[in-house]
Amino acid sequence: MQTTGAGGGSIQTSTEVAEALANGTPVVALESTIISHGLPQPRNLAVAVELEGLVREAGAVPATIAVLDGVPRVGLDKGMLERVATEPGLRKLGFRDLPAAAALGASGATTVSATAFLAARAGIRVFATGGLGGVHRGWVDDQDESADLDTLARTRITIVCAGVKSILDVPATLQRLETRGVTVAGYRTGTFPGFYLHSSGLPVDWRLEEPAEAAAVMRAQDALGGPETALIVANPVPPGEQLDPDLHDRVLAEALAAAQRQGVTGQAITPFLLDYLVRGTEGASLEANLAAVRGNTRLAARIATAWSPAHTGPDA
Ligand code: PSU
Ligand code: MN
Repeated sequence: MQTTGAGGGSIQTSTEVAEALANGTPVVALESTIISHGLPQPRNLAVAVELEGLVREAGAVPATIAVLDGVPRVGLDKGMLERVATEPGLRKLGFRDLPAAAALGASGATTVSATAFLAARAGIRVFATGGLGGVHRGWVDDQDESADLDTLARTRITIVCAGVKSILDVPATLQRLETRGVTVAGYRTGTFPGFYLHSSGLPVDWRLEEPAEAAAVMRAQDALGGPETALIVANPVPPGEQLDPDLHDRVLAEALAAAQRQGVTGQAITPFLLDYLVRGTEGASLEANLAAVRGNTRLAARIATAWSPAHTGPDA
């Protein structure tokens, strides 16, 4: 176990992850909110274990991140993963919640904002998730913009995702990423992916064809210096595994109307909409979500390998 920082806010990195980082073995950070709040039980635990396995199969070390009893942990053992997947009332922690959770001994799963921060602090450069948070529909009235965006504007991490969740205002989210200076590239696509859908229909300015190109962008970020911004590698779910677009649009409209009727806001809105989609599509959205996360996790491991100092040969 390796400790970064002191007192209530110190970060515990597992021995396996700390050794990998010290040896230049590739490491991939994985978030935990998707496990605790994004997927139904008991499938969520199986998925958490499966994603770690995908990283290992690709020759990298997984580092799932969460806060347990006030301790931010980078790299979880089986028992800790089980707690994240099953503990009733486990909190959802964004970046701003970390000091309070640490000081007050709370347990919670970390969102992209909190995971990216903790991963970067621990020295991890590559992170895989499903879909990023972003600007919510109706933002003109309620100002709901995920802290994911702000964190990515000041955290040097590469995040592999299937775009941003399609429950959001995707064009507004892309605008905000541009304003905040976050580099966005499509992986083998010229259109921004649509999370459950292969494409959101919106263009991206940069296209990467190989993990080595992503690693080259990361090296250029560091060489240029300046603000520590993220790199978003937007990796679409394959067309054959996407959710049927008509079904998606119909159930999403129902979900948004239900959220409004029931007055769901704040941190609860994303889990509410994702859960509504799972039920309203009879599980089809779950399969598309999982296909996206699996693809992102595999690609993140390849990028981490291309990035790692130990890597000398050509790309896998
Ligand atoms: N990706 C998924 N499922 C999820 C999430 C991402 O496939 O549940 C989570 C992430 O943790 C993301 C969070 O950071 O949803 C966004 O929540 P909010 O809109 O409250 O910031
Ligand atoms: Mn929000």
